[in-house]
Amino acid sequence: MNVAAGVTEEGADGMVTITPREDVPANAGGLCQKGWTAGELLTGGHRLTTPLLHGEPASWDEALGFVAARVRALQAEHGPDGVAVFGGGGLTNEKAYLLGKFARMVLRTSQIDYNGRFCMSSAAAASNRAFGMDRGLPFPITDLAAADAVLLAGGNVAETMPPFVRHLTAMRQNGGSLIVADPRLTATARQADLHLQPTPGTDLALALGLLHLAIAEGYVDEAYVAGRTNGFDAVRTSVAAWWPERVERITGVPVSQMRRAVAILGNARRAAVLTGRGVEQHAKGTDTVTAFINLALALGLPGRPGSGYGCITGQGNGQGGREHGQKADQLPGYRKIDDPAAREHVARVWGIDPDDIPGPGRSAYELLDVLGTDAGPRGLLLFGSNPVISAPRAGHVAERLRSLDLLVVSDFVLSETAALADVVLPSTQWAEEQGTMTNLEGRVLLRRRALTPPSGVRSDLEILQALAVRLREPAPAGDGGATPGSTAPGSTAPGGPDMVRAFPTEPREVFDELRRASAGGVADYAGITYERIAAETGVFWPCPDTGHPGTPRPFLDRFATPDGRARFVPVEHRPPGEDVDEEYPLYLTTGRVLAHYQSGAQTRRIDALNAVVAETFVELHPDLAERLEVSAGETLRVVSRRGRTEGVARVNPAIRADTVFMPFHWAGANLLTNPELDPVSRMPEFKVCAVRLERVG
Ligand SMILES: Nc1nc2c(c(=O)[nH]1)N[C@H]1C(S)=C(S)[C@@H](COP(=O)(O)OP(=O)(O)OC[C@H]3O[C@@H](n4cnc5c(=O)[nH]c(N)nc54)[C@H](O)[C@@H]3O)O[C@H]1N2
Ligand SMILES: Nc1nc2c(c(=O)[nH]1)N[C@H]1C(S)=C(S)[C@@H](COP(=O)(O)OP(=O)(O)OC[C@H]3O[C@@H](n4cnc5c(=O)[nH]c(N)nc54)[C@H](O)[C@@H]3O)O[C@H]1N2
Ligand SMILES: [Mo]
Repeated sequence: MNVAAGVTEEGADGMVTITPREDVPANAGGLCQKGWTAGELLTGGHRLTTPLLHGEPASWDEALGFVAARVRALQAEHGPDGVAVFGGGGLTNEKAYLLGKFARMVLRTSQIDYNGRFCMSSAAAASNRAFGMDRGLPFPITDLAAADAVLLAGGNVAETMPPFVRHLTAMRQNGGSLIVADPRLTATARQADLHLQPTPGTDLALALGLLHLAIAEGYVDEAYVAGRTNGFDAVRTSVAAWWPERVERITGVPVSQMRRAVAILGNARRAAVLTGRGVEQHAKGTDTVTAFINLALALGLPGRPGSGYGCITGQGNGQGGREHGQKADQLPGYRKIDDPAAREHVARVWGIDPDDIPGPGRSAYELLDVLGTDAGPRGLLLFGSNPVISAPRAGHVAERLRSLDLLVVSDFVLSETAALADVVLPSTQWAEEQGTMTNLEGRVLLRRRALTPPSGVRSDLEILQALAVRLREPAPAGDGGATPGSTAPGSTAPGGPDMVRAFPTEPREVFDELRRASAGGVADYAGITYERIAAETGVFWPCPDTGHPGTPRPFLDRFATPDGRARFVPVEHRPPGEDVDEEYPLYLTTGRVLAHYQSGAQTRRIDALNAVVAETFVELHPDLAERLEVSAGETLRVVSRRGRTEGVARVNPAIRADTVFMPFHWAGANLLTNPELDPVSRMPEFKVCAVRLERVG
C-alpha cells in the first residue's frame, strides 16, 4: 500500500476514492486491491476518534498528562532507558525523523527500534557491506524493462506489489527471461520462464551453487571484477566446494535447472538480481543476500546501465523509514550513531551537546523480548506497528507487552496491540496529512493531504510535540499534566532548546530540518524541497544541494565505499536455526496474500477484503494431505516449539511436500515462528521453522 502512489479525493458525499498516479513509474498507473479499497477504512466506523485511558474515553489533556507523569516516574526510577520507543516503516519521513529525535533528545533513551528490522534489514545490511550504501533499487524501476534477465529470489510481487509486475512483463515482452526462486509455485512464479523451488532456508546454498557454476562455465566478467571490485579471490575459493550435485541435495533444486539459470543470467547483456523477504527473513538472511550480490558482482552487473542488485520494497515508506534515525544504531541521513562526526553534526542541528545523544540500543525483537523485565524498559511508546500479530514468537511478545508499567500506542484503529495499551492516542490517517515517502528506487515523493481529519484526532507530529513540551518544559497551569517546573531526568533545560520549536507540527518544517540533519550523510536529502518534489514527481537521493539533479543511478561510476569499489564477502551456508526432526517434521514458512495487508489491523476490518480471504489457512501439498488423511477445508492444528494455532487446510500442489505455508495477517502464524536472529541485521527467522500438523476433533 504505497499510498504516495495514489491520488485520494474526497467526494461531495464524503466517500473517498483513490486512483493511481500515472506519473510515478514504479506504479505505472496501477494500484493494488488494498489501495483501491483503503478508502473504506478511512471513513468506516472502526476509526478511533478519542484517546483511551485504561480503555475508557479520556480528554487529550488527561491522556497526555498521564503519559508524561508515568514517563517521568519510570525514568526517575529506572533511568532514561526505562522507557522505549517503537516505530514503523509506514511512517512518513517526517514522523520517522521526529520520532528518533524525540527518543534521543527528549527521552534520552537508547531504546528505540522499529518494525523495519523485520522487513528489509537483511537486504540493507548486505547492500551496505557490498556497496557502502543501501538503496532498495540503485536504478529506476523502468530500467528493468530493458533487461535480458531478472532473477527474483524469495519475492511474490504478483501478490505483494502488483504494479511492479508490469515492469517484469515489459521485460519479458522485450525478449527477457524471468527466473523466480520460491518454495511455492506462486502467482509470480507462474509468470516465470524458470521456477526454482528450493526447500525453505536453503537459498544461501543455492546462490553459492549458482556462482560455482558461473565460474565453472566461464561467465565471470573478469574485466569488471578487476576494475570495480575487491575480494573476489576469497569468494572464488569459498564456492569451489559448492558443486552442483551437493547443492541439489541440500536445496532440492535439480542441477539442470541451476545450469539453465546460470546460462540465462550469464548470457544476458543486462540483468538484475532481486531479493524479497523469502530469502531475507532468515537467521542467515544477510549472508544469503550477500551470496546473491556476489553472484551479481561476478557477472559484472551492479553499476552497469539497466543491471544490478536490488531488493523489492516493503511498507509504504520502507525505504525512507530506514534512513532517518528510528533504528537503534542510526542517526538521520543513514548515519551511524556511534560515529563521532555523525553525532557532532546531528547534535548541532538539534541544538544539543553531542554527549547528550545516547548510544546504540537493542534491535526490535531483542527490545520486545526484555520489556517489563529487570533488564529492560518498563514503558513503551509505540507508533505504527502491531507486534502482537507481526512479531516472531508473538505469544511471548504479548506477554512482555502486558507486563509493562506503561504501554502507549498511537494508531487510528484499535489494533491488537493498542487493545493492550494503558493509553491509546487516536492519530490522523495517511490521507489526512501531508508528508514525504521514499520509494524503493530512492525517489522522494510528496504525499498531499486529501481529506479533513475527523474531529478529535491529532497527527503523530502533534502528539510528539505535546509530549516533548510536557516532558521537557514547565507545564503551564491548568494543563492537567505534569508537576509545574519539573523536567525529565538529565534535561538540559533551563536554557535547553524550546520544545515547540524543536518539534514542529508542520510536516514541511520538519522536512526542512531533516534536510539539514541528513546533509553530508549517505542518504543526503539537503537539496530536496517540497517545491521540487511536487513539481518533479520525486527526486532521487543523494541530492546534496538544490541545484543538484538527484541520483537515479548512484553506482554508475563508483560504489559508495571509501575506495569506490564493491566488496565481495565470502559467506558459508548453514542450516536454519531450527531444522525438522521426528517430532516437528515439516517446515513452516509464512508470508502474504494479495487481499490483506501486514498484521491485518486495517484490512481485516474491510468487508470487501474479507470476502476474498476471510480467515487464516494452512497451505499443504496433496501428497502430505493424503499421508495425514487431511481433506481440504478441515481445520488443522499447527504446533511448533513455541506455540500452537489452527487454520483451514488448503490443499495445493503448488507447494513443496515438505513445507506448509501460513499467511501472517491473522493471529496465529507468529505464535509458531522462531525468533532466532541474524547476527548482522538482527532479523528474525520468519521464513522457516519446524512444525507438525494435527487434525482437530
Ligand atoms: N498484499 C500485500 N502486499 C504487501 C504486503 C502485505 O502485507 N500484503 N506487505 C508489504 C511488505 S511490508 C513487504 S515486506 C512486502 C513483502 O513482499 P514479498 O517478499 O513478495 O512477500 P512474502 O509473501 O513475505 O514472501 C515472498 C515469498 O517468499 C517465499 N518464501 C518463503 N520462504 C522462502 C525461502 O526460504 N526461500 C525462498 N526463495 N522463498 C521463500 C514465500 O513462499 C513467498 O511467496 O510486501 C509488501 N506488499
Ligand atoms: N510470520 C511473519 N511475520 C512477519 C512477516 C512475515 O513475512 N512473516 N513480515 C514482517 C514485515 S516485512 C513487516 S513490515 C511487519 C509488519 O507488521 P507491523 O509492524 O505490525 O505493521 P502493520 O500491520 O502495518 O501495523 C501498522 C500499525 O500501525 C498503524 N499505522 C499505520 N500508519 C500509521 C501512522 O502513520 N501512524 C500511526 N500512529 N499508526 C499507523 C496501523 O493502523 C497498524 O495498526 O511484519 C513482520 N512480520
Ligand atoms: Mo515489510
